[in-house]
Amino acid sequence: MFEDFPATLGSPTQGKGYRGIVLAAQANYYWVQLDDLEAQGGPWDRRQLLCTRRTRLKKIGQQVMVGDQVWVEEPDWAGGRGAIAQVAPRQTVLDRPPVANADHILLVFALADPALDPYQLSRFLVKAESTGLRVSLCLNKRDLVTPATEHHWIERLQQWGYQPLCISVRARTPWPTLKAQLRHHITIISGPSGVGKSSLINCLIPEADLRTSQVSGKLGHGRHTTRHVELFTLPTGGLLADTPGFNHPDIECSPATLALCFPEIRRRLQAATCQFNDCLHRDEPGCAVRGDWERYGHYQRLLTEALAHQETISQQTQSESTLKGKTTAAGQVHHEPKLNVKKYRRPSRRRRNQALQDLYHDLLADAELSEEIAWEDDS
Ligand SMILES: Nc1nc2c(ncn2[C@@H]2O[C@H](COP(=O)(O)OP(=O)(O)OP(=O)(O)O)[C@@H](O)[C@H]2O)c(=O)[nH]1
Ligand SMILES: [Mg+2]
Ligand SMILES: [Zn+2]
Repeated sequence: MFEDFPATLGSPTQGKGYRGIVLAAQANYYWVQLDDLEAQGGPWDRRQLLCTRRTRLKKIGQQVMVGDQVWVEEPDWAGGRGAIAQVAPRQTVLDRPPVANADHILLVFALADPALDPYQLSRFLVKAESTGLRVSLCLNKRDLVTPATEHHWIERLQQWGYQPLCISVRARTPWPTLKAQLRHHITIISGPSGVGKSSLINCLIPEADLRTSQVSGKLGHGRHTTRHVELFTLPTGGLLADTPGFNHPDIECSPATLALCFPEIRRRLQAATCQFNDCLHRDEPGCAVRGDWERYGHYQRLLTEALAHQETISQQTQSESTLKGKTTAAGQVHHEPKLNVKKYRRPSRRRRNQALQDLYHDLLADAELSEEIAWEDDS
């Protein structure tokens, strides 16, 4: 990634700047963790700097996101400050949570408390798959269920195309396997409320609180009061972002993307093709997907939502092209038909009698109207 930085910025050995990754962002401040500081020639005990964004970046509209690989200049080691001078091209960008360069989603569900709801799990899996990132699945609270229940879920989810890892944050099992899954990745932890996502991060990263207490001191907010996304560094390698628990992720992908979010459908489409290219895998003849597999019902339910979403988008696009938005004094936006200049132009009262004068009035009206339109476009 850093090979993309212009050579004029210098290199760590020339002492001009330092590479790092943005761990947290708030207002116009960024916590940047510098890479391998000793190798870059910086002091070993100052890995994190509170940075601003160079004015030049602001001028070109270059935003800085959590997860961005950045180049920091003019470090003030004693004060723990620096300035971000460059942002490396992003490999991936997520909207919710807003994180750059994430490459892995770890979906956490609980085997019990709250009970595992297969349809909810499908929704989360589809949402995660629709990002295009690698998805893995953890089932927490194995200490609350029998080995038979655990086994049942593993076998069932294998049929779905997943290889779930059953863990217990409370009993810290099986920690080495989990850590190995997270090493070398920027992982977003997602899942419903109460399944143990935050407990998992707290267990894996005891230092997290230490660093957030620094954030708290500098930015005036503690970790548990901030709603901003933050990356935590695993001592064994890798970065983790927690997300607030929510129970009903929206399905906002197209019907075609939805189908590809099911490993079972991918598998079926690899083995055979549907008769129609735009098959929605409902009741079309010659469909290679429709059939007796467990999650086919989930696919049908989610397809209804994906189609509804598609309809909303196309209605919005249509109304944007035929309606114009007018903002009232109260700040509400009303949509009204765009004026068709020719059709709605007010006819001159004197047209019948004085052709020449009418023409003059017409021209005048056109000029005033185009001024009005120009003014509306500016506002
Ligand atoms: N028995 C058991 N309880 C656990 C385990 N892991 C977490 N818990 C408990 O589950 C509850 C919820 O844990 P959290 O870490 O707050 O869950 P979360 O997923 O972050 O929830 P939200 O922040 O609401 O999304 C807490 O009471 C934890 O102590 C586990 O392995 N076994
Ligand atoms: Mg939490
Ligand atoms: Zn089909």
